[in-house]
Amino acid sequence: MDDILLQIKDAVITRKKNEIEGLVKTAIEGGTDPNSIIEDSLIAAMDVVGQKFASSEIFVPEMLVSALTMKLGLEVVKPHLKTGEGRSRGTIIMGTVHGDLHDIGKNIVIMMLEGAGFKVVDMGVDLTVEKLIEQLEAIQPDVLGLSALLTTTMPEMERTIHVLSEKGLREKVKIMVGGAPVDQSFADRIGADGYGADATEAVQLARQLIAGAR
Ligand code: B12
Repeated sequence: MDDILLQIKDAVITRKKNEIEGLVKTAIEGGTDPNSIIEDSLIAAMDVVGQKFASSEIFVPEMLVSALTMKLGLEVVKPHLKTGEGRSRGTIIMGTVHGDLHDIGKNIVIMMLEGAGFKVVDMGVDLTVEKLIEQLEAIQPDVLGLSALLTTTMPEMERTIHVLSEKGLREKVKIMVGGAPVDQSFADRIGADGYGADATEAVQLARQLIAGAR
């Protein structure tokens, strides 16, 4: 792997938040593929951070600074992902479910969806069903994307789908789910329309769901 990609990965793991923007700029200027910076450096670094947290080598404050470092790096990559497609391919509401504050994965999915020409409304983290219903009625999106990173907040996805069914809103929107602990069988079990393992799959899935609905 390129030396600069390794340096970016290391900067996130070791929380060098003052150096990350310079490193990512150097990589971009040197012609490194922005997607590779995201996949091979930034996301790969968060996997290592997660392992270090799981083995009690680091704790929440350190994990938070790594997350911040990653976000600073992502901001530098973001403008370079745009494909500038004119016509919108459809509207998507994205949010991290109630009780869950992890937003890095959701934000990467949003960046890729926007780059692929979708209009995305970001509902942030800790998204309650009540707040979601308001926005579904106001915006009437083609797709709703839900993210969860904790095993304890995965049931909130199921609850969200259940409440939308009760309110007669379920059939009006396609629902895709994702996040590290989520998989296809969970998505099937809770009645979601699709599951994506990463941002690339999220884009393919959104295209399929919208094409199928029209
Ligand atoms: C960074 C981080 C944090 C940061 C979050 C900062 C932020 N703004 O997001 C902070 C420090 C706040 C945090 C807090 C906590 N965390 Co935390 N965190 C992580 C860590 C290290 C990285 C997560 C991440 O950003 N990954 C990188 C992104 C790019 O990956 P991703 O989110 O999976 O997203 C990709 C795909 O899943 C997919 N995707 C994501 N969403 C969607 C949605 C759709 C629709 C689709 C199609 C696809 C899709 O596409 C994305 C891009 O490829 C993980 C470890 C890990 N490896 O996951 C632990 C981890 C998730 N955290 C964990 C824990 C325990 C916690 C805390 C409970 C710790 C505590 N004791 O307080 C709290 C909970 C706070 C809360 N209520 O949410 C555990 C969860 C264990 C479990 N079984 O549930 C993990 C796994 C760490 C571990 N190994 O133990 N955390």
